[in-house]
Amino acid sequence: MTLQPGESKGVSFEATPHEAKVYQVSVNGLEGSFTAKELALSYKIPVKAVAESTYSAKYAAGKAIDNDFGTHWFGLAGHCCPNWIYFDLGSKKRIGGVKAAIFSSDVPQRHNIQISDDASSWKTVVSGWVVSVGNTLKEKTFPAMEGRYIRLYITASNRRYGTCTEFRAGILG
Ligand SMILES: [Ca+2]
Repeated sequence: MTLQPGESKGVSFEATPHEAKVYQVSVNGLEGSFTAKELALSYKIPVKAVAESTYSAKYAAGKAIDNDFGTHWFGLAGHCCPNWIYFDLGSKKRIGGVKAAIFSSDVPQRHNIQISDDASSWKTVVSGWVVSVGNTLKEKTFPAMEGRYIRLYITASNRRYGTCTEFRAGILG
């Protein structure tokens, strides 16, 4: 498109990335070509974790954010599934992914990933994410969404309770 001095026009286009990631689009000069650049996520340990239930004090929710792969959150036996654990980022962020490590005895474990502003009303951004390899951080990205809280809503697990060994939130900006 060619613009006259002082003229402006809106431009719309569609892009179909192979994966759901976040791109920043910039226009190169006045000819209208554009560049789409993938925005990198910065993975952070949340400030607080809250779970639906706890197997015992040794397996408290906070064990999922203590940066120790030898400690775990386990839910109460029989409380899966569903079972859940949510994480507080301390303030509202743009969230575009998660990394979670699940205890090796509990994979495969299947999750919905949900985001909230108030830890009460949740919006599902990913359904049916399966972690099938244990004890290592596995990543899942999705179109970025603002929220303060992020929840792993566990819909299937290898044992009778949900578990999480370590969790990271992928933040934009
Ligand atoms: Ca841990």
